Amino acid sequence: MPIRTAGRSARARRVLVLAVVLLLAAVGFGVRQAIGGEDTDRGGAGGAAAVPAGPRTADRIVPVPLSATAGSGPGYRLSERTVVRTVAGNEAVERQAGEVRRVAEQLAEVLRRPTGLPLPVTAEASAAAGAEGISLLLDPALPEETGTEGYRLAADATGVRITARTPEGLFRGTQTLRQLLPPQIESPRPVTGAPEWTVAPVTVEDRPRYGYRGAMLDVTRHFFTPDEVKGFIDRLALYKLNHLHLHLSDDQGWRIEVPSRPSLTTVGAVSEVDGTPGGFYTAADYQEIVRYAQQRYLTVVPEIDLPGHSNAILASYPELDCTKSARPWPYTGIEVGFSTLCPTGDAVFSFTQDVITELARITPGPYLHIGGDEVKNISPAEYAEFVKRVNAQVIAAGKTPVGWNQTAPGGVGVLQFWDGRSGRDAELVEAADRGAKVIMSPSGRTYLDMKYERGYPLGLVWAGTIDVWTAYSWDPDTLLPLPDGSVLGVEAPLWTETLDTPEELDLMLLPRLPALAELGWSSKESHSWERFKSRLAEEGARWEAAGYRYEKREEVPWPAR
Ligand code: TNX
Repeated sequence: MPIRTAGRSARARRVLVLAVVLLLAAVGFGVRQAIGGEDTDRGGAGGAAAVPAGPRTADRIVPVPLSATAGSGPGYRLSERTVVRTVAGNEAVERQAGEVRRVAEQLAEVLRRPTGLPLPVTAEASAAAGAEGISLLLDPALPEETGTEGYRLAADATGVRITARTPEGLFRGTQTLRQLLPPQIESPRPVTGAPEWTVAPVTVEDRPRYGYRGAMLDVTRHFFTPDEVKGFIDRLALYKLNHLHLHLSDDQGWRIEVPSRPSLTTVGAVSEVDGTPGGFYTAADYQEIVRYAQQRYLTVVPEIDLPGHSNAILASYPELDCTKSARPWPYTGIEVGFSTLCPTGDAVFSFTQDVITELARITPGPYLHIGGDEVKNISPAEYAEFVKRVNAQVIAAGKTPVGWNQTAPGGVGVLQFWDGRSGRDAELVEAADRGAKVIMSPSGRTYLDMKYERGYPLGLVWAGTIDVWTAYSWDPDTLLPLPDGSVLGVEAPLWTETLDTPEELDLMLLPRLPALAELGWSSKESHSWERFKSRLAEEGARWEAAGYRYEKREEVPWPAR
């Protein structure tokens, strides 16, 4: 990745500023937001940028939308009279009326807390032209390319109208609406000395680049409660992510109840890294997480790591350890790659069958992740055979198997790329040439547990350090020579060897998660570090209002306050 000199980037910035000023002068404020152009310039350290007064404009939206056209006039101000209206125009749409109402209620709830406004939700049979307020309108007649997640948002002095083909599209549009309001809208409490809750006049058209945009939370190295996982989901939903991958088993702990295998939780869940008490999700806990995620249009992808990273399984069921790979229990260290389930024999496959059956039963989403990373102690042939059998069990349970990229030789159909060392990138490309799909999680770009820089108090460095520029400045389609159409999307894993509180998760997540979110959602043509970092800078105030911790990296031009 070329890193140009600071002098050149300062010049480039001056030219850009001049061009924007001229453009604005030429066409007034009805200017289409300039979002084109490849730009990998790292730029200088962020200085203080002026925050425009008045209503927030469309260049505050992260991830940047496909298009945003600023209108003229005063915009729409939320008031005592504002209603959130759902409009169900025809029969096909009426079947989804309940779901649209839920999306409307979710929006109203977010907006009521800081504003103290009543914001009642009402249902109407048809869209009255000029009706005041916020309207959510399901319209299956929108162009097909809008897809399930696309939406249109139009704001003027009379109100805000969000239109989509599905309730999911409406939900994504409501996340954009939040970003068009002042940052205090994220406060969970009434805001004193409140700003005017005004949405600038704008028309947004939007849809995602990739269908899979995820983040992974490792709940094994440190356990996180269902409420803490819900907080994590809230952050992902803000940036329009649509998958939550839960890493539910590893050497240090097993975190999901399997009634036919009780020792997994009575033994395997007792501790975590450092020997502090662990924990696990009951089926009801897990289903509650799934439901909460579903209501924010995120699909949960559960992962059971097999046959390696299995020390907690071996502690619970020692008969599955024919290679004598287990460590003493509880295992409180962070070294990996030592443990392996017995790759042959009926006992191990009846174990995997029990676990897969239960996970498939409680998981409505299509995917079941079987891990497969870092397996030593068994031969490549034994490993490939093991993966093939477990892959078949997942398919028989009605789910689509996903594996870390090492599972390519076992025929897994969806591969999560994280590690290209030892020729594994070539193995992955071969599998993709044969039709496998790929989720991109290159460790040097997307691993949110990597330190921002050497000396940072949290995180690891084995894949390098990842600052915001590094997280943003790559292209999922061309990082590897993959056949067209094989990349399903991107995912940012958050491993928790060094992280054990929600505040620590936030410090690693923010501001890097929005970088990944923009790579997953926004068009390739809109990719620009200069523009991204100034939009990102505006998010800081939102996080502060929400009570989220974030790392105030110098490379982002946070506004001076
Ligand atoms: C590698 S990524 C791992 C994890 C560690 C992580 C720490 C992968 C499939 N395996 O077991 O937690 O590095 O960054």
